[in-house]
Amino acid sequence: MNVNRNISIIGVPMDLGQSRRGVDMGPSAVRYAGMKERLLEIGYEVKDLGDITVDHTLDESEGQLKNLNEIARVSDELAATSDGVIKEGNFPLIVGGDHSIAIGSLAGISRNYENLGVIWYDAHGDLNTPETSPSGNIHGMPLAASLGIGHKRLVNLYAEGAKIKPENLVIIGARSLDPGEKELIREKGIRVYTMHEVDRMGMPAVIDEAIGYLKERTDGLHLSLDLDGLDPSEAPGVGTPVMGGMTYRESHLAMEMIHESGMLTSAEFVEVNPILDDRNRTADLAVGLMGSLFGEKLK
Ligand code: NNH
Ligand code: MN
Ligand code: MN
Ligand code: MN
Repeated sequence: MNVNRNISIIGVPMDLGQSRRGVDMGPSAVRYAGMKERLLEIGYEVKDLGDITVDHTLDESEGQLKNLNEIARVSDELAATSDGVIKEGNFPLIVGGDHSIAIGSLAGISRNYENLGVIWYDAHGDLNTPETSPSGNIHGMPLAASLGIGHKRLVNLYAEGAKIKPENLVIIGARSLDPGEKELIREKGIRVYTMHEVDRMGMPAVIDEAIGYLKERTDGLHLSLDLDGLDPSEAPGVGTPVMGGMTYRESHLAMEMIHESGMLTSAEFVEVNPILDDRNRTADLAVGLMGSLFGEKLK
């Protein structure tokens, strides 16, 4: 049901946004798990644009932000690349790397929409600022930066100011929110389905409601899927696992329903860390979820 049959894959081997080494091997692990073949099999035209270069030898910090300079440089390149993919008429599928890369993907993608909708599938809110961050890790800040809140280097990346609007955002699966993030959620009225709502309403109702809500107000839909949104028993290869996450079945259903909406215009899969994984299981899971997201038929 996706209108766009042409997918361009962009790998971003970034590990500077968090503190567990190995997530820079995420794009390799996901390619090894058969991402391209899977999408070809469904019937898409697929171009793999390869990886954006990340210099892991740099370790610079500016105050509370770890590795700000290299993350900003890579994000800017990713923004230009994903913007270019859309302008060519293709669907950007971005594979990380840690979640700090979303600053770049959203900066580039949002240029092409008046009101880009975002589904943030994650155990975390990623709504920290340098002031509220408990860690100084930029992978905990991409949503705040995209909303125009945080360090000016990140906020003004690729284009001045906010890239998305708080009312066009839906967070699903949150179960580890820092105090400053909770405050921001209240202040901005951000729609969050925590694990409490997922458990109470069930995934079908959560996705139906989220899609209905976004359909009224947005003209594009980006899915940003952090593998730690899933339960660590099913997605062990992540740097910051949090118990009580979404299951394999709930997540596949969510992907199938997002596909059925026909609204999806870009996607990213992040935080696969093969060093922490169990025989590439989390990368396999990511590729399986892509299958559902892109309309693989069960029968
Ligand atoms: N909230 C914590 C921080 O800002 C952890 C963020 N970790 C993530 N986010 N994996 O998705 O440091
Ligand atoms: Mn590294
Ligand atoms: Mn995240
Ligand atoms: Mn997370």
